[in-house]
Amino acid sequence: AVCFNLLDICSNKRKIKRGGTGKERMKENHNGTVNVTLCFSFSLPDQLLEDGWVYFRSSFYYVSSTNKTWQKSRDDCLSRGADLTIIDSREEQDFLRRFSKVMWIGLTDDAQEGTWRWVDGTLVNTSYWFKGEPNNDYYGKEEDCAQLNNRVEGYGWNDGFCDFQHHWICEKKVAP
Ligand SMILES: [Ca+2]
Ligand SMILES: [Ca+2]
Ligand SMILES: [Ca+2]
Repeated sequence: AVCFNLLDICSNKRKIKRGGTGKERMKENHNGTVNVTLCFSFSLPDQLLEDGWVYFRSSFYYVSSTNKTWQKSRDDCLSRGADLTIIDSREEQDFLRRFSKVMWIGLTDDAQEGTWRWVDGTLVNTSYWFKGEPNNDYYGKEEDCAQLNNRVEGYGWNDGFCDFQHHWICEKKVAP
């Protein structure tokens, strides 16, 4: 699965230099390890890394350089073949700390107040809210969109006002 997905990325970006498309390459080298190596050597430096994607544990991450509302941020991720980031492990939460910006993530309670769902529809399992968050209060307005935030008291999640413009972080999974 890793192999196919990686090749999809390679062939989408047309960065396989020899042997035509990714799919042709797959037939030539029907061996998982070789294919993965090929994809990395051709695709990562040439395309994804150039475009600012960072790889960690079967996902690529992209941090925006501009600010948008939560919905517009999500639209941007979708247009990149990704979605806003879903944080489903302590390791992932810790990894994302390196991006020291306030960033929208793929978590919202817009559909039902207080019920936080990831953009793939799943309910939050483990959460990393700041103490006192989610408080659902921006001077009387509801806060329905989650953001990663570095504060003096630490690093965690805050529910924010969805129409505010922040940086955002997309995640593109390459393995199930
Ligand atoms: Ca994730
Ligand atoms: Ca809310
Ligand atoms: Ca809040």
